Amino acid sequence: MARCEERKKSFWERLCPCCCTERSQYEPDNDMRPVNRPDGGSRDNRPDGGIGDNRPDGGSRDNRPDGGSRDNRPDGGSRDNRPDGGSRDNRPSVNPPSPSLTPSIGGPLQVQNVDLLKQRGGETRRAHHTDEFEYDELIVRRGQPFKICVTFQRAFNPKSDRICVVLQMANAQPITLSQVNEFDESGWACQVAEVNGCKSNIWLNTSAQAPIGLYQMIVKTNSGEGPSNLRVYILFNAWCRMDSVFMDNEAWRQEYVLNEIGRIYYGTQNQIGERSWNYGQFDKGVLDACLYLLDCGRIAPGSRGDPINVTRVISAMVNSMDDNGVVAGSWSGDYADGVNPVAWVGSVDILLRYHQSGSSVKYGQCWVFGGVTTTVLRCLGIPGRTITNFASAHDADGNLTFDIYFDENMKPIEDKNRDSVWNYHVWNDCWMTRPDLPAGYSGWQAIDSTPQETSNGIYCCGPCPLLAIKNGLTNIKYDAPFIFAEVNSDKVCHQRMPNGQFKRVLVEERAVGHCISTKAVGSFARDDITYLYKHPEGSTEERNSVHTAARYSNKPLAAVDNEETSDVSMSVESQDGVITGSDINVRVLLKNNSNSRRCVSLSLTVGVMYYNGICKESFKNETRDTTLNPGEGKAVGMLISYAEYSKHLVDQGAMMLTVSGIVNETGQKLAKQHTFRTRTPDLVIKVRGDAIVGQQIVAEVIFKNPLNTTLHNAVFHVEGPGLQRPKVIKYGNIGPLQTVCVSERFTPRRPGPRQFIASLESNELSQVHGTTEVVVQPC
Ligand SMILES: [Ca+2]
Ligand SMILES: [Ca+2]
Ligand SMILES: [Ca+2]
Repeated sequence: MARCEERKKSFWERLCPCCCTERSQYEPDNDMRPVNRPDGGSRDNRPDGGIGDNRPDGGSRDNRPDGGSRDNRPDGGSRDNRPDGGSRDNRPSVNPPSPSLTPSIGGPLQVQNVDLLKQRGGETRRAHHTDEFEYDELIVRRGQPFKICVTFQRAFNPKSDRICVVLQMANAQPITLSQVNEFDESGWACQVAEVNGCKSNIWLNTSAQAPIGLYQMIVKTNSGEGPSNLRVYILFNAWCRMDSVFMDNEAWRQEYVLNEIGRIYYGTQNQIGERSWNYGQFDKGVLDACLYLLDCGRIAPGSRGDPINVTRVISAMVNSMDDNGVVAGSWSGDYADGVNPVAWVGSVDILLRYHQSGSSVKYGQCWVFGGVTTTVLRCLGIPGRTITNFASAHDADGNLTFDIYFDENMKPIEDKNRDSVWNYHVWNDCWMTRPDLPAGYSGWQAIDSTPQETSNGIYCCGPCPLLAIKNGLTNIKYDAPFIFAEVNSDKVCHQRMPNGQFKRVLVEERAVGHCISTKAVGSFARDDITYLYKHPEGSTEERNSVHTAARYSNKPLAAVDNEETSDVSMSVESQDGVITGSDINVRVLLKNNSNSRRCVSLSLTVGVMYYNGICKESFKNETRDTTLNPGEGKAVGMLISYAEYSKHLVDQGAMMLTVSGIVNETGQKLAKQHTFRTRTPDLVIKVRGDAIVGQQIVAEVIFKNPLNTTLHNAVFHVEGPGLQRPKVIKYGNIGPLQTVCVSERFTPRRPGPRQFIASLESNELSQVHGTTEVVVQPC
């Protein structure tokens, strides 16, 4: 009996445990939604019983596909995740058409109707992991067979009738899927199965290298063809072993392809902040916007099957430079003719605005570029994630070091300092094989959509294997020198000499690249992936990679020109977690490591800065002379009051303390830069009542103004995938220390654990956000 039941199931139900449910394929789509999404941390409730968890490699860290070495894994042939083109044991179970049922009477075979079986909760869309898309079209992943049902005017006769299916993308050559008895690894083909009177089920297979995009489909017979209004979207397939984006871990695929909610980290490495981001890759309209982006990027149809090309174009098209791409960047502080970059809470609004208007959306900064990029990657089916690097260098002059120039008195020379170090910088990792490179570089690749430097003349960056960055192999394409400098350049301080020449007086090997962070798989924890980008600071391997990078780039390794006596050490610390509106203490810690007295002349300068390392202006400067007895340690403190910094505060609320000095007895130079920031309060979100698909409920967004001043022009942004389309609520002014509550009605569209996200911006305070989980029941 059990075996009989097994045979009744479709082949996908038998072979793909993710899709294997006991429900009918035609049940309403909202019953088919996974209630166990990784963002809810409840994978064990999945109908598939959490196959990823049962596997020998069930998501444990040591099996992380971090070096492109997964192809050799012993579990490489596990049966359950192998929608690999229908070859071998995954082939559709063909019930050969019975000749006795199909007499060739009734004239030439004519197609009367084609049912694509495209229902959102149907067998095909679940098997292809496309059922979350808010689309009624057929959406499939390449290299994986799917079934359609064709009605002819008479029964199909396998002895005399032949059919084929033609797929054609706009501006491309048509692809003919000829009728075969068995699918082979070449992909494109069709197969007639299960003739039942005038209806025949036909399996179609696509190539695992198929260009991704929207295709027109026509079913043809010897004597005619069916309707021409059929459309199918074909996407990358991380579940298909033959696809170059194949990812051999179900928990990872759930996160990096299917999760619509992410966390983006910001702040400084000493005080890491996080915000939720609605990737919303399955929201209605987003897929078309992502394909429109490829059109605007002028990527030829034939190149749309190669994730190397596609991701490089994505990194170019997400920014507006060169190509009128999706997001216009601005770091000016004046966003009156657009949206303040800190106000966005997701990518959906941005991509839909771009598609509707055809012009760049104002404004973004790095986390916006990164968030939109993750949406495009996941929407098209390329595993992707948003990452944050703290103390991220921008090597503007391309010499692989982060250079700061000081005058004779060790004061920074602002107009000469082109390199900068961003408090944090956000970019993306995407997952693919690299057949264009020597072996070993498949796996995670970095791409960066924030326009910083051009690559081959346009603002794009990557894809570049993380392994190449880690080992300083700056000859490996694309753009390894730039990304290497972001995470591991040495910081070099140059001092002007009386003759006008500059001398390297300090080299800091550990100043750049800290706490590289991304959201963990299956939870909202922060995952530190620094080890994927660089060897530990202080290790021989780290020095080797810096040497290697310098050698490949024909740059000299940075070294101090003249070794001086350096027996005074200095570090800087500041209070963490001060809420915007409070005063801040900073301290410079000096230690005399010699047996003699030392007098130190210090200069302390504080400036408010943009997170990209550009100092807006310095607003406080003090000089201090300190005497240290042999072996003595001393702290030099400075108080920065809210009254002092509030006038200068920009969006990110970050400040930089530059301390420089000279030890009078020895001439030793001291220099440190320290960034710190104030915190903004969170929004509290409360949802009243039970969340059920199709039934309106209310969310309350509560905010308390921490400042003694009125916040002008307060605007709330709310949204959540499956819950609420992006919406802007103009509130007006919020009085000093006032608490306000905004009620927002919304109607959940999709069941399962969902995230409701809100942010607040105002003239005086921004970067205020909050999120809450809403578990939506089916109706
Ligand atoms: Ca661009
Ligand atoms: Ca440089
Ligand atoms: Ca280093």
